[in-house]
Amino acid sequence: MLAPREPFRTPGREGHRAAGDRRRRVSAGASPYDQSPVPTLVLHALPPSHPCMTVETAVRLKGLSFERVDLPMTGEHPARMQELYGEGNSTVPGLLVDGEPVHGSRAILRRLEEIEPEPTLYPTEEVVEAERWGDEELQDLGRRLPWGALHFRPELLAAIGGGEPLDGPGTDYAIRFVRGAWGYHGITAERLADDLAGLPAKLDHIESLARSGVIGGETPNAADLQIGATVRVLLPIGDLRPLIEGTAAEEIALRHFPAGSGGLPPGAYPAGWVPERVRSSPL
Ligand SMILES: N[C@@H](CCC(=O)N[C@@H](CS)C(=O)NCC(=O)O)C(=O)O
Repeated sequence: MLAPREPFRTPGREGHRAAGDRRRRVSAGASPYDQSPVPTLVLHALPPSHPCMTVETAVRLKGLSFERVDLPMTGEHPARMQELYGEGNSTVPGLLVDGEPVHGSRAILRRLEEIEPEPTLYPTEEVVEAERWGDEELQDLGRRLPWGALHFRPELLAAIGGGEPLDGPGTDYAIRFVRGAWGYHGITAERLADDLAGLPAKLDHIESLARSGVIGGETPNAADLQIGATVRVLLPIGDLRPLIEGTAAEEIALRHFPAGSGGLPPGAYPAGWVPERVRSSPL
């Protein structure tokens, strides 16, 4: 078992709170004199980003107020993020805590846990490991599989998020945009085929985490939010529906990240690239 939350305390915490005391939180049932300061939170995000969904849901779960700033999807965000969060920190999400930069979804969840310990995001060591797995081994699929599919259906670049299919000039633009995304994320056809072939094993891992109670509890923990957000961005891909439907992964994703409209109809990936689902035995 994890010694509750100790590993995530940082030495600067108290000084940081004292410096940023603009609002105050009163916990339910506490004396009005027992108040602790709540820092100002600014979340820097990109609209479709799943780690940003993870962080925003965690902030809401903690009952903290925050401002979300969506950076434009026009290519300037890496430079802007580095200005705010330091050299090399070009990705979203980032969180300014009273102006102090915290970069990356896992670091942010840990900081949120320090600011507001309840409900805990880290009830056990198993959750810490499952969160790591969700970030390091699953999260990239939330980028590579959607961009991978859009290469074959570029006219649906907007439709995957609920927009309209593109016309000819729009599709010309989308083809260039998706090609850029393949380059940026290091997607190749070989890698995409491997990602698809490996997806059932990852879904099985999520199933076993749920069966052993690491994820899927009443209140989401850090692993639910990391894993659920990635699965949520895979749900609009029709080719993946037979693999995901009825699994713990789907249930957790939809519970914490409600489904939107839009999607890609089945048949986007080349025939034979999406593996058959082998149903695991019931509990
Ligand atoms: N593992 C990191 C990954 C962050 C990440 O790659 N974010 C993507 C959005 S999903 C991003 O910023 N992409 C734009 C870019 O790399 O410039 C985290 O969870 O914070």
